[in-house]
Amino acid sequence: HLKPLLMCSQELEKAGLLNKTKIAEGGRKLRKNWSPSWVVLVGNSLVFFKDPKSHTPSTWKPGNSRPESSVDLRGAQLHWANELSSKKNVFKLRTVTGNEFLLQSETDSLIKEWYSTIQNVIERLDRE
Ligand code: I3S
Repeated sequence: HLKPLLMCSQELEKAGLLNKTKIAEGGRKLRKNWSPSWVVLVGNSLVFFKDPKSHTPSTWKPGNSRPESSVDLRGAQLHWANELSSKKNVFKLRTVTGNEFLLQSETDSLIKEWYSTIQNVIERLDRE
């Protein structure tokens, strides 16, 4: 029976290492604190894990580690935000609850992939 397999492959859309900082919580501005984060896009959520060294793509499994935090993408907004940082390849994700994150990668192709994958999920949820 293939159904569980298909469901899994639809849900885990993307995983990888990005630099992350939270810049607002409930609309209130926070001090930047960049750190590498293992980012996983599963279903309607972006999930962040600490200690990326222990979560390489080949060994990561949902369930074997505890997320640091997660973001509901329903109603979220995504914008390129290079003006908000001296780093290159920065985008800002804002949740309906007013939490704001900057995500960044030194690799152009990688950050573009993340941007369009997250944007696709947001647009899919907007149409629901
Ligand atoms: O936007 P800002 O305030 O210039 O962001 C920089 C600071 O948060 C800095 O921390 P301290 O002010 O606590 O030293 C960070 O180390 C920098 O990385 C931040 O700037 P970038 O341009 O890297 O986002």
